[in-house]
Amino acid sequence: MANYALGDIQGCFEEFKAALAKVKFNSKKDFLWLTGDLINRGPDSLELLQYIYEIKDRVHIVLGNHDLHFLACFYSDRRISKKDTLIELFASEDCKTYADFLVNQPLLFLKEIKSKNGVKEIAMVHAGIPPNLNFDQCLKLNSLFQNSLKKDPKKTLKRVFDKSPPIFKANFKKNEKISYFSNALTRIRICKENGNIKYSHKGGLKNLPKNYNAWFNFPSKFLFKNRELIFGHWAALDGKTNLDNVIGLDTGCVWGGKLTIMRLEDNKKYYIKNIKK
Ligand SMILES: [Mn+2]
Repeated sequence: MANYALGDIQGCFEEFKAALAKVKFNSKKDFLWLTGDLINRGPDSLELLQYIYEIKDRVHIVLGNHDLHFLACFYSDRRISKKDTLIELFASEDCKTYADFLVNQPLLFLKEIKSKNGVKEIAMVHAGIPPNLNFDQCLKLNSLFQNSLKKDPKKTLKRVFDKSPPIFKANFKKNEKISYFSNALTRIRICKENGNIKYSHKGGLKNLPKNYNAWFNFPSKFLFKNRELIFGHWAALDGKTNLDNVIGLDTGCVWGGKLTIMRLEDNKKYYIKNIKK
């Protein structure tokens, strides 16, 4: 039994299948962890969801910004963009099945696994966790969001795509908490030490605006000893954080880079090159 984590697949189904073959993934014994952005921009979003849905009892997922965009188009009145590659998925008779499946996924997932050095706890998010949010706040905001998304997807997804406050305030109303947390966890790249997020930054770690840095380069109130955090979203990092306990898995497969799959027991990474279609 092993746990394997994959970065942003974005509908790159062929590379995904090659990654599973490379590690000899066994859906009867192993678990798959997906850091979000399962679909969109790549060629085979429908095939990917069909496959994941079939083995759903062995898969852990957190939602990414592209997954939320798909859900907002499906449940709410968000417009499909010209860059989207979701036509086949929307045309499928099983589209609602997959949308209902994704609506039940969290923004933050946590589980303990056994490694060579004892038990370690793995946390998974799509983009990151602002350094000012502590563990209890994250758990509460995650449940608040997940319950709201399940109960009223249309209203909740509208909040996700509202203008989001860049920094958490304890006196936020429920709607502000939903908007803040869903955007922070699925879109953060850089922020200030106090957690103030700058969403407009899209590049790497060079030429950062004054007082800003990658969210993982500030002391975290979320991470403890024996807790590791895996994330995707930021392809420009090419998986490099220079930290042992915060691990980036998006290596830009959909942009012509590679797909990363990592065994969580020993953090060994394997790579599959983009297959041109
Ligand atoms: Mn993303």
